[in-house]
Order: sequence, then structure tokens, then C-alpha cells
Amino acid sequence: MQREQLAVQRERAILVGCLLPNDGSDPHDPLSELRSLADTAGAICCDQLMQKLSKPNPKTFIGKGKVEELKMMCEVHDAQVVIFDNDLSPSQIGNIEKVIERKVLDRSELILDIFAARARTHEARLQVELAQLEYTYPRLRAMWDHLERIAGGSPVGIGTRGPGEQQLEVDRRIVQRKKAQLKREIKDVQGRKTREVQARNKDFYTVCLVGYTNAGKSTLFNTAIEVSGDGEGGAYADDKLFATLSTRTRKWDLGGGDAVMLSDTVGFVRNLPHHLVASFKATLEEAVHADLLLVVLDVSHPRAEHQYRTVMDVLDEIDATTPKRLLLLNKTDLLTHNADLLVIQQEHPGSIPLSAKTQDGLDAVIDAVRAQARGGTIDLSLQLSCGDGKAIHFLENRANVLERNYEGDTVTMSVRIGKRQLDQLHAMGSTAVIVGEFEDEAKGGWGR
Ligand SMILES: Nc1nc2c(ncn2[C@@H]2O[C@H](COP(=O)(O)OP(=O)(O)OP(=O)(O)O)[C@@H](O)[C@H]2O)c(=O)[nH]1
Ligand SMILES: [Mg+2]
Repeated sequence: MQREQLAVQRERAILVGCLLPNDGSDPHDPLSELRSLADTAGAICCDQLMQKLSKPNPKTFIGKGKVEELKMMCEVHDAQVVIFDNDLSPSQIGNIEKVIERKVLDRSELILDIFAARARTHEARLQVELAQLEYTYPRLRAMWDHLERIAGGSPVGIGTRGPGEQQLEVDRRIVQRKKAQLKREIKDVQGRKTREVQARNKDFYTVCLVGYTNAGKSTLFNTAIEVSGDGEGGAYADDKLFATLSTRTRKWDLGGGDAVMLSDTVGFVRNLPHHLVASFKATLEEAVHADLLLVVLDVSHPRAEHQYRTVMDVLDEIDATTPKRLLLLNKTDLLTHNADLLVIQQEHPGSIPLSAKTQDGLDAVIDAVRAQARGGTIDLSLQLSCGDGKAIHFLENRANVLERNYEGDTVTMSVRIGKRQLDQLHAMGSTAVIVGEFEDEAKGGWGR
């Protein structure tokens, strides 16, 4: 019963789920996601226990008889850990541990454990540590309480102050100090990040991949960057939940002079622990401030529709409400019936079918992103001073330049340019003057 150690690597585990009314779990296989999560954390799932309840038991979450049954199962399978699909209160965990004499983890703790194991960057580590302190600390406290009782120490309660309680006082202060320090560090990192994101947004149209964990975001990120010839995407993609934990941004050349910034982000999951949502807001800063969100959905997943709703909910929760959203129906190569795709497409008009793996549909995605990035295009003749290198460079890179006429120290450029890019050109304080504007070519071509 060592709850200081919440890692579940290579431990034999029993999974427990409660079917509560409207809890959003899969009615056919309610523990499938927990199994994937436990597997990702490295646990070996030996067996599972289900109970249908109208409401949880306040003391032990599942019924008293079920706790006894759980104890038996642990003995039979020689399991070291029990993982609940629901979130339990510290005292519920304590009460169950007392009976089954094994470590009990709830869903949030399991997710935190995965995040802790996966966190690679300094920032992700800080965030996980804070989330763990906030979520786990009250639970450790409950554990110390009941451990002390089991150990036969003086009873802990109102008006009693055993040695354990003094220890807790000290620990509480250490934890508070550590939390304050972590928050300060995270604030620093966030400030830097916000400035970075703002700088990028000023120069580029920003596109962010979001979606349920394992939907294929990193695979699409790598495919897009590699196909565009900008080198390797280098994002880690794997058939594990939460393969990606920190945001990665690369320039994505869409061809035809259009380039955007593409970001890959951490995946979402049903009932994302509250503390993690708060801590990972910074990681998802890209999503909040992006111009366009590419919502990646694994349509081959039996719970695709539910995952879609979860993603929409999380986006609202992190206040990513301003960017435009484009839904990508990924993993179409795994669909056996074409009709399935048609049904989903009908439910989500404007969505784009895609296979990030076979690249089927990638062109349509690129076209859609380009159209969004341009925000509509206009054809213009612009006159600039040859010394305005910054503006000329911008036009060469970000617009379709169809003709250049040099006369003395001025140049007249005929361009097809996105409305957004034109705004950017103005914002740069360029010397460019519009000398001709053509809604379409029929109205007079390129000023020739
Ligand atoms: N068959 C098929 N598999 C795909 C496709 N796209 C991604 N995958 C696979 O799905 C798994 C998850 O892909 P990732 O790209 O890591 O998913 P992700 O959305 O980045 O996941 P997280 O980082 O965990 O949130 C990998 O095993 C990919 O190879 C696809 O279009 N078709
Ligand atoms: Mg990923």
C-alpha cells in the first residue's frame, strides 16, 4: 500500500468500472478506453469488474459486496494495483485500499501517471508536477491518515495531534511552497510562450491540429511537412494514447507561394482531469490563438461521434472559440464500407475525408487550408520602390506574382494576393501603392 508511488509500470492490474446513468462510456465495451490507458501506462490488465449503479456508494464507490469480490479477484490474479474508470474521492480510495490491501488508482491519477512518464519538455514537466501536487496531494494525505491508523498510531481526528499529524503540517507547508514555486516558473514559461505565439501569428497564418488522442494528428503533421518538402516533421506518432505531450510547430509550405505555420498538439480525452486542463492551457495556447483549427477525427473508431463531441467540449473549455474549425475525417483507409463515410459526411457538412497514412485526401486539405489562409484573393497591380526589399520579399513569398516591370527605381508587380496578406502588407508599413485592381481576369486581365 504505497501510495507515494503512483506509477503502474509493469504491474498486474484489475480494472473496475461503474455503469452510472449517462456517464458517456461505451455501452458495448465500457472499459476499452481505460484498458488502452492502463496499457499505455505499462500495466498488465488481468481482469475487470463491472457494476451497474444508479449512484455511487459514498464510502467505497462500488458496493460493499463488490469490494470483497474485488479483493478475491486481486488474490486470484496476484494483482498489485486496481484501477477505477471513475474519479474517486481520497476517502473512497482509502476505504477500498483498507479492504483489498492493494494500491487503488482512479482515472485521473492514471492519466497523470501517463503524462508524467511522457513529459519531455521542461514546461510539460512543470505542468505535470503541479497537476500531480494539486490532485494527488490531498489523496496522499488521506493515505497517511489511514496508514497511521493501520499502524496502530494514535487516532487522527479533531483535537488529536499525533506525530503523523505534525508530519502532515510540515509536508503541507513544503507542498504549498513547491506549488507556489511551480506556478511562478510556469507563469514565466507561459509569458515567453505567449510572446512566441503572438510573434508567429503576426507573421504567419497559423494552423493547429487538435483532436482526440490517437486520432492521427502527429501522423498528419509529419505527412504534411514531408510532402511539402520542408524536411521531416519529426513528431512522434504511435498507437498509444497521449503519444504527443508538447506542442511542435513547423512551417508548412502549401505550394503556390502560400506558407502557414502548422502546430501539432496534445490529444484530448473523455473526462480530462480538471487540473490537467488548467495546466495544459499553456501547451494548448497555440490552439487558442490559431487562425484555423484542423480537427482530426478517427472515423474508424467505434466511438468517433462521442470523441468528436468531447473535442468540441474541450475546445470550449480552453476558450478556443475564435479560430475557424475544419473537420478532417481521418483513417478512411480503415473503413470497410463507403456508406459509413457518407453518413458521417452528411452529419458534418464541409468536412474532408482523409487518410494521413496513405495521403489520400491530403490535396483537398491543402486546398481548404490555402483558401482559408488567403481569406479570399484579389488581383492587383502594385507599385513599390525597389528599395522596399521587405515588401518585395513578402510578395514573392506570400502572393502569386504574375508579372514584374522595373522602371527606374520603382517596380510594378501584378499579383494575386490573399486579402489577409494584403492587410499584412499594409501593416508592415510598405511603400506599395495599388495602381490597378481587378476582381477577375475577364475585367481586363493583369493591367497589360
Ligand atoms: N490506418 C491508418 N492509421 C493511421 C492514420 N493516421 C494515423 N494512424 C495511426 O494511428 C496511430 C496514432 O497516430 P498519431 O499520429 O500518433 O495520433 P495522435 O492524434 O497524434 O495521438 P496523440 O499524440 O496520442 O494525441 C498511429 O499508430 C498511426 O500510425 C490513417 O489515416 N490510417
Ligand atoms: Mg500526437
